[in-house]
Amino acid sequence: MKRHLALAAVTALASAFAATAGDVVGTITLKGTPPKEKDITPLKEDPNCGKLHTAMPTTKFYVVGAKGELADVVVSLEGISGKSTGASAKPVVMDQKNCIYVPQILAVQTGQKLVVKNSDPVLHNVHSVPTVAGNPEDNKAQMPGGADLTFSFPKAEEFIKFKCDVHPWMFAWVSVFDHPYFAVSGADGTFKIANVPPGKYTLKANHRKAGVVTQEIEVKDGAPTTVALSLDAK
Ligand SMILES: [Cu+2]
Repeated sequence: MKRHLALAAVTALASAFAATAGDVVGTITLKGTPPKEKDITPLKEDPNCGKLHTAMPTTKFYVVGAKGELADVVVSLEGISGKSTGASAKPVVMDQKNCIYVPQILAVQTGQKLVVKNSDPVLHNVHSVPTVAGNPEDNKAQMPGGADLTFSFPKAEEFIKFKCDVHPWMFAWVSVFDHPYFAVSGADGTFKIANVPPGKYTLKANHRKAGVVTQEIEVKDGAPTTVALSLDAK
């Protein structure tokens, strides 16, 4: 009897202290008509890269579904810092395929590895151009079939530019957070930020072309929080 009481007390204490994290899930919609994507003529005309494309490749500034579902939006919680799980987090992978970065919009934690692959029969170089002090500019050549490259950044910074100095049309943008509470919206416009501790937060959605929108949210104990955000085409 005594033992059962003790167990009950321990269980009550544990639930009082360990509030259950909840997921923040949502959908992002683009309002309005985005500008027409541009042909990447230099890629099509390049002697090595051009033959990897049957059709004219275009920019992918706005990746939008039939109902306005907007991909490539970096969604994050604001006002959280020092929570990065760093190098122990699973690496994020970016590939170079047909002389284009895939994906073109990525997000990592501070210290987390960004692994860059080269799936092309073409030499690339991968040149990171951060603007926040402490984040290293790096420039590494990568042969066809060459070993993967690894990048990581110690400071939070949104949309670090990655470029290839061999192919001036190649760009990717990597956002760095010093916490794990972020996501990039998929082709269906949805995102999920997992295991958020209960509390009130500002949710920020940042798109390279459409800009920023924020929303106040509250994550309740163990329950998913559902958000619908929209950005205006610019
Ligand atoms: Cu290249």
